[in-house]
This record gives sequence, C-alpha cells and structure tokens, in this order.
Amino acid sequence: MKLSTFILNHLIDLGVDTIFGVPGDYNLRFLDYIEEEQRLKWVGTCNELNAAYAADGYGKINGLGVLVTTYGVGELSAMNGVAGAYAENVPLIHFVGMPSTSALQTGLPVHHSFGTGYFNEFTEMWTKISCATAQLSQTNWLVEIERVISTAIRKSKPAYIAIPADLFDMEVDDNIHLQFSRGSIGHEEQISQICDLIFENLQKSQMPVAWLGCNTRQFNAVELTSDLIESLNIPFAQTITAKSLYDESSDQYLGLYAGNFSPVDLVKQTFQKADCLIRIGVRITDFNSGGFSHKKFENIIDITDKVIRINGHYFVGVNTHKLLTTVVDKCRRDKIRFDNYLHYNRQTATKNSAPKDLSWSLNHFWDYTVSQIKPNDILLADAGTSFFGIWERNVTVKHLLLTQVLWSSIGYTLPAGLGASCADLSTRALVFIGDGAFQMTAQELSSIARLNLPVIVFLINNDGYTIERAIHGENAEYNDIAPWDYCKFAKALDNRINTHKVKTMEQYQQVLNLIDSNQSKHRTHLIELMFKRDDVPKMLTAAVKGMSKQNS
Ligand SMILES: Cc1ncc(C[n+]2csc(CCOP(=O)(O)OP(=O)(O)O)c2C)c(N)n1
Ligand SMILES: [Mg+2]
Repeated sequence: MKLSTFILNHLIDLGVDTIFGVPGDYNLRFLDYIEEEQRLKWVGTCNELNAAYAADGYGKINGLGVLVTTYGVGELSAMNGVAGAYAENVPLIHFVGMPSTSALQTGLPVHHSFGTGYFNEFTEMWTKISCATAQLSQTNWLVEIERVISTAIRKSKPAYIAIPADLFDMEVDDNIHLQFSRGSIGHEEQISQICDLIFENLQKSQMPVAWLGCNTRQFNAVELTSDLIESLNIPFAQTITAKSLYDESSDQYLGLYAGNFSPVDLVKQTFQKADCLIRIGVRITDFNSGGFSHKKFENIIDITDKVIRINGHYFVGVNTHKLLTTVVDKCRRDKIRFDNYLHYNRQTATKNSAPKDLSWSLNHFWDYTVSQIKPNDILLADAGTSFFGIWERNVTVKHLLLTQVLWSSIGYTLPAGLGASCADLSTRALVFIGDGAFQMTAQELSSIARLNLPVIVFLINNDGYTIERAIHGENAEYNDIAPWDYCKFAKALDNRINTHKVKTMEQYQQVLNLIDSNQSKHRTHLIELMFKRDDVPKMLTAAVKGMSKQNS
C-alpha cells in the first residue's frame, strides 16, 4: 500500500468523508489519492484561510476536520483559521505537501521557500498553534503519524503533518493498522473517592445550581451531563460557548449565564441565591464569564477534562467520562434529587414567540427568526451583532451553535457554514453574518453554490462595523465599509444563488415562506437584511460596557 492510502484509510476510520484545501505542486500527488478514493470527497476552496474555517466547521459537527495545503504560501494563509480551531478546541489534521526529500537533503532554493536551503521554518511556526507537529521522513512516518493524530484527538486541537512530495507514493506495509483512543486511564479507587466528595458537598447545599459549558464534548459527556442535571432536578444555565448544546426547552433551563452580561435577570438572581455551583466543561473566558464578573462560589464542584476541583481539592489525570458515569449511576441508584428546591420561577424563563409588533428592527428580526428555526438546523453566528442576537434567545436545535466566542475572527461563519453543511447534508445551515464579516470571506459563497448546499446566508447589512461603532468611534471613518451590492455580487459569483433583499417584516416573512416552500432547485440563498447603523441587540449594550472596561 502507498503511504497516502495508509493515511486516508485511517482518516476514513476516524469518520472523515470530506477534505478541504487548495492544490499546489507539492501536494498534488496526495490529492490524486483523495480523488481516487470513493469514500472521500475533496472540497476545494477559494483560499486556504477559508479551507481552514471550513475544516473547522466540519470538525465541530463531525468530530474531526482535515485540511490540505501546499508548502509556505498555502499553509501560512491558513494560519488564522487553524489558530481559531486551536483556541476553540476543534480537532483538525492539517497536511502540508512540502519539497521532496532530495530537495531537503541538498538544500535547493526551491519555490515557496525563503531560498535559504533551510526547510524547517514553517513547521517551527506551526508549533505555537498545533498540539503536535511533524515532518515525515522515510524512517519516522509511522511513529509520527500515530503520535500526531492521537494527540489531536486526545487534546481536541489542530495538529500539523508536513509530507515531502516524494513520500506520497512511498510503499508501506499493508498490515499495519493504528488504533486511536480518546480517553485517559481512570483508576476505580480515585474515581469513587472523587464521586463521594462530590455528593458530600452537594448534600451540604440547599440550593445548588449548574453551569454547563461545551468542553463536555471533549470528554464525550454531553448526554451524561444532561442526565446528571435531570436526575438531580436542579436548575441549570449554560455558557455562551455552549449555546444550544443543552436542551433549552427543559423546565430546568434558566438561560445563558455570563455574569453581568447574562441576558435574562432570572439567571443572575438564581446564581445569586444559590449556595453551590456544579460547573461542568466550562472555560472561563471574557465573554463566557461576562468580563470575569461571574459569581465566585465557596462551594464549587468544577469538572473539566484537565482538572477536577471540589472546594479546595484538586485532582488531575482523571478520566472525566468515567467519573461522570459513576456520578450519574450513584445519583440514580441513591435517588439523590433536589425536588424541594424549585424556588425559581420557571414561568419567567424566556420562551420564544414571534413578535406581535411587526415593525422592522434588529430585535424583531431576531424574535421572528428564532421562532422559525427548525430542530435540525445548523446555526452559525459571526462575531458582530449576530453573536448577541442569538445569544439572547432560547433555541432548541440538534447541533451546537457554531461561533468563535474566544477567537472571534470575523468572516469565519461563511466558510464554516460550507464545512458544517458538508458534515450534515440532511439539513439546512443558517449563517448569520454582518456585512463587514461577509466582505472578509465572501468568495466562499461560490463554493457553497457550486455544491448546491442548503445554506441560507442571513447578511445583516447595517452599513459597516456596528459592533465596533458601539464600542468606540461611532462616526469614525475606520468603521465604514464600501457599500457592496450584495445581491448582484452573489449573482456574479453564481447566477443560480437565490437572492433576496429585505427592508420590512412583511418582506422577510414572505422570503422565509418562499424558501420553506422549496420552490427553487438551487438550494443556496442569500438574504440581504437592511438595518440602521445603530440598531443593536440588548445584550450588546451590557457587553460593550464590560469590554470598554477591560480595554482601559
Ligand atoms: C479577522 C478579524 N479582523 C478584525 C476583527 C475586529 N472586529 C470585530 S467585530 C468587527 C466588525 C464586524 O462588523 P460586521 O460583520 O458588519 O458586524 P455588525 O456588528 O455590523 O453586525 C471587527 C472589524 C476581528 N474580530 N476579526
Ligand atoms: Mg455590519
């Protein structure tokens, strides 16, 4: 078997069926193998940044994303996208085709290099934004492939593998098969000790509350976490990053908790009253914690993939999945529930309904949109007012909301929508993106249209960088952008894209009805939504205060 086939077989075993990237002469032989392999689809993008975003979107839905670029010019263009995946804990494997072994050995000044005869610069750059890096050779390939891929899966981060062009056709042993595993080892004794400590602290409490994050995906414990909260019968909130991961229609669901940024007062009040916090899979970042204004509990049970903290006790190297399984079993067996504690007023939790006032504003747009979302829809919200519009409202959908809460690179959602849609072709991907963000990665709409993907782009046209205007420089020129004709632009990319321009609620309702009635053979839509420059979601106003303080 050839090395390329060996690699692709393992990627297929890991559930990958689509690979994103851009060709270059150093990776072309690898792409031949991808193209020949029936179980894989190659999706070429307009540039490598977008390929990285697409692989990230695909990886978030599918569990592992794969990206292929060429040496130097290609790989460096992908850096911001891969760094985002690194910050947001998305498992990706980035393959780079590099000059052949003979060029490396003789130090030839080949194209895409700095001409110094030194070929390690780029791999060295990647060490800061990858959990593992390798340059394959005729002797190290097996050990390095095993090390790099298993690290990416275990750490849920991007990893980098550079392959000299001649190695793609190298013959390797047919009988080698690698097994990649996610978990760490769990010692029964340690797990039962931690489990006892959790219940000891929980039972000291009268009013516990839970705060759930999305790192539970890393230890494959989203369902376990939901089971635990349901068994305990305690109210729960989720972080911004976990938006739509847990059941927002549950009676126990309070809303998002983000300290002072929390959009619903009930959540803050419940946290204020609570005397114990069970925090599972939460990462404290500026947005997640409301500019670090979250309540600091004395009685805290904090469960992450790295450390378990129970009041003053710290445990590392614990198999978190196993621990949660044990905790849920005990909870059910011993019927540990907080049935008497339902002091919070469930009725006041926000329920979504279409707005009665049909005047056109950003808030009414969001109210109506959320009332039209279907349970299988994949949702993506870009950094900008789109973030806040969706954070403020409850949505119950199958997949986690795709955003970059920590990295916040604008333009991410359009290519990520391409990737996410490739990962689940059975459903629609709704991309909410600002006009400024759209201008960053707009050309990828053509790849979406080329594949006839059911992606609906909701382009919020508010004449520039509204979120930045809200933070600083309301009328400054640097917050202006060129006023593109977005519908014409989309048509120029691909005439089959369905375009719609909306200025009133009535028009908006008609457009959504039209899309729903499925009249067009071509499934890609762009809806340009016209708003005033200063029309902002409520939560943004609270967050802006926090951000200004943080930057001063
Ligand atoms: C790649 C990148 N460059 C710059 C920024 C800084 N930035 C954050 S939000 C924003 C403006 C977003 O404007 P738009 O997409 O139109 O959204 P709006 O707030 O207007 O809805 C900018 C420039 C960023 N986050 N990412
Ligand atoms: Mg804008």
